[in-house]
Amino acid sequence: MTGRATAGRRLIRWLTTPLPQPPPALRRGPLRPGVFGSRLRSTRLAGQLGVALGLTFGVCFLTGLLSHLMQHPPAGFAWPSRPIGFYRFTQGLHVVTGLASAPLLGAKLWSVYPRLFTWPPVRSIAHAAERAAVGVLVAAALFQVVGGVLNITRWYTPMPFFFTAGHYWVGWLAIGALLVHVGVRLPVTRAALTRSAMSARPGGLSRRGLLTGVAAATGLLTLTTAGQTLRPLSGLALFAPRRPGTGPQGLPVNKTADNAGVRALALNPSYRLTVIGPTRHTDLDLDGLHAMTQHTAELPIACVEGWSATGRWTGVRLRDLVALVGVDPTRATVVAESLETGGRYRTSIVAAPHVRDPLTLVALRLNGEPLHLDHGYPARLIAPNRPGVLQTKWLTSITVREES
Ligand SMILES: Nc1nc2c(c(=O)[nH]1)N[C@H]1C(S)=C(S)[C@@H](COP(=O)(O)O)O[C@H]1N2
Ligand SMILES: [Mo]
Repeated sequence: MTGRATAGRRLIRWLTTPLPQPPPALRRGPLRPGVFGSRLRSTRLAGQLGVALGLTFGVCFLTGLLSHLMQHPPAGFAWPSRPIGFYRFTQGLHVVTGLASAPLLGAKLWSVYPRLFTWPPVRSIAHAAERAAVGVLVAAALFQVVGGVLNITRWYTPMPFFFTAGHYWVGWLAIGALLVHVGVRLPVTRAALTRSAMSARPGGLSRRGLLTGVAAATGLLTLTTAGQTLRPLSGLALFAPRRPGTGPQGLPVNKTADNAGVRALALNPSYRLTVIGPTRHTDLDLDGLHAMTQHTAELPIACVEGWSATGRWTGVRLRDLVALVGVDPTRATVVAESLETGGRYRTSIVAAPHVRDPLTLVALRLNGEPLHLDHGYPARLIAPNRPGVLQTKWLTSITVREES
């Protein structure tokens, strides 16, 4: 046997060596045997809920990762501008699967919480590590679901950190702990799930009844969430503060002009949009912008919070503005800047695929009317397949960079 193999075996033996047990006199309260009476709890129930949660969490993690990538593209990476509604779909899925996780998580925690009072609390170092990993998983899962809901309701007081960054990094923590947990539990769970269903127990709620209840709660939540985007369901959007059809010109508003402190600047007759190129720049007033060729595009605003709404936007193609300062629009990136002086979303970067897309507009009109002040009057950016936070309102300048 090689030295490495023996060392490995020794490590495993050390990790799994039974530790001294606490005196049985400490086995009181919830630690007593047989305290948790419900016969509904079983490895099978925990496993079935686990599979459902694994699915919702997995989809939620991947779509969240995608949203992060689009908002913070690594150097040399540019997200395509088509399909138009792709981000709307993936981010809708993110919020739907995240919210659907809430009742599943509740039921799952109910089904396993007696294990918190396992006796002995720690059998070995390996057992302690496994329990710690479950602790991390539970904490991270609750943090993600609760934080996500708080973000949708825009209640940031309980979150004294930047939500987006916390949600992103704890997402990695949750998925890591989940993979460890699945790895540890897989053999037991698989055995419990493949065994033929146990005979129904007379009286009380059956496992099937419980699962049906959880599924109904999950389905109901999903319907109400989908109401954030699907007009026919908008009456059901109980938890959605911003629904299609609400807000000026039929579109919801996250930040009003007054919130952003831009009312006076936006309404000032001396308003100019400055287009800054590498070698020259040009100032356009509203008449100048309206004198350029106008284009109309049906495009959604798709907020990271999960709501989305389609508008008919009319204005100037971004690529036409790029050409005004002598840059080839097929090889340009743009930094769009708002009149807003503070705020995280006062600027955004438009990568090359979005700059060249003929549907990317500096919009002056919405649904046939001049853009409402709260939608970004005098001019806002609107581009296909792009998170709402990047659709900058109250544009003051467009800085064009030529790609090498
Ligand atoms: N300047 C500026 N633009 C902004 C924002 C902002 O806070 N400031 N919010 C963004 C967010 S989060 C979204 S979802 C959309 C919402 O657009 P609407 O309020 O016009 O519907 O605008 C984006 N543009
Ligand atoms: Mo947003």
